[in-house]
Amino acid sequence: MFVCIRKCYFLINWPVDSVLDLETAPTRKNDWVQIVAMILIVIGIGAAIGLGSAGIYQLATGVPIYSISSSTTGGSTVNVSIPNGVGNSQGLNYVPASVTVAKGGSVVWKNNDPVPHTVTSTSVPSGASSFDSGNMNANATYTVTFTVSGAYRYTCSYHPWMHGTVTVTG
Ligand SMILES: [Cu+2]
Repeated sequence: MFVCIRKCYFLINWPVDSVLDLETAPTRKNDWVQIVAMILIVIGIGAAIGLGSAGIYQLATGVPIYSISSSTTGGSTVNVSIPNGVGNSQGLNYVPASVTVAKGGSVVWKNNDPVPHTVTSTSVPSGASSFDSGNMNANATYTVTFTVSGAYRYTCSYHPWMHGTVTVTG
């Protein structure tokens, strides 16, 4: 009697199980999508940890990892003004009096004073050429391109209080 009930139960439930199997089929597709989503989430977390670790490394060491290069090597130009009034005032000078340029870069001096001036080197690094603008009248410009690194000193032949430096790096 008990066995019969179990058998009957089995016979009754057999078609029901088949229907349940059909009904669970779409659920299994959803499981597959969830697995792919999980994999993508794990990859995303991994990438976040990687970037975060790099950021911590950057904070700890000060070494930029993803910085855009700000190098000015080659082709950079620095402007220096000979300001209005400098020929009559010993409190004035080239502006700026000290500049830095990457090797291969240029410095352009412009005379913004009505009085004539010069840009004349007084010391240059070993192997570098000296330079002299000669007479620069009002609004004249003079350009020097620096191909040897080191420190250059220059003055104005007419006004000894005018003097500046150019530092060439690289
Ligand atoms: Cu001068």
